[in-house]
Amino acid sequence: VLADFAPTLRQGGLHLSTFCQFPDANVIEALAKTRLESFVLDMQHGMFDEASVLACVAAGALEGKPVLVRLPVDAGGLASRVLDFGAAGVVCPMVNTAEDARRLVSYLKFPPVGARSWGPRRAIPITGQTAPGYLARANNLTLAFAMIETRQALDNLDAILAVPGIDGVFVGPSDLSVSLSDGATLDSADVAPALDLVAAKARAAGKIAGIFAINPDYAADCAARGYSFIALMQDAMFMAQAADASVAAVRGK
Ligand code: 3PY
Ligand code: MG
Repeated sequence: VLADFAPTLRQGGLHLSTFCQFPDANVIEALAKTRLESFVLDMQHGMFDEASVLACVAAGALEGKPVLVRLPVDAGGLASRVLDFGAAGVVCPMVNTAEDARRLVSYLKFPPVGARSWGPRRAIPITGQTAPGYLARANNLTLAFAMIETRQALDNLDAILAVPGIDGVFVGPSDLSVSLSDGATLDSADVAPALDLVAAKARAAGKIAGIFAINPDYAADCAARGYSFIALMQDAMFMAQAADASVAAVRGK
């Protein structure tokens, strides 16, 4: 199942993931029983450290669900480490230039595409490969997403998409709005045309178009715009919204 993840995503059908902020394997175990298809552990804005990533990647694997990791800013060196832990892919924030993208790929892909160092301690059992099999297939089994979330990234989009080893782009709508509005708003009207541009260019380049969606309506809108890898909300949002909906149901309002 885990070895099917990247090839399935590359086929371009809708895949619904979610961001996880709570660094606890029990959260993954609970959410893995839902129809969510994968998880993105958030080391940028969530509470994950390396130990919790290790435990949560394993928790996803036990349930047959792939787990990706969003890295902190400028922490490319962690990328190969989380792949060694068995992560199915990496989402890297603030990739603004082709050089940023090439540096990311160098950590994530084995030669000749990149310069990843060998040592896939957990990745081998999690993907069910032999060591030679993992070496032969890892560059295809693990996904590198470059986050497009600034004006500079939009300006360099063609060059970023052209970097070999970048499997997809992943839009951060909030940071993109902050950047396009020079810090004025999280909800800039300039984001919508940018969303169409990124999806169209990613698809034309044969790369996966990913995005974070703050609610189901936004996710459906992104799917209609051509996004296939959608991180629907966050673990904390699901918990809070379900609690409020249940209280409202009891009180009748
Ligand atoms: C953003 O909206 O900037 C994000 O990074 C979403 O996770
Ligand atoms: Mg962001």
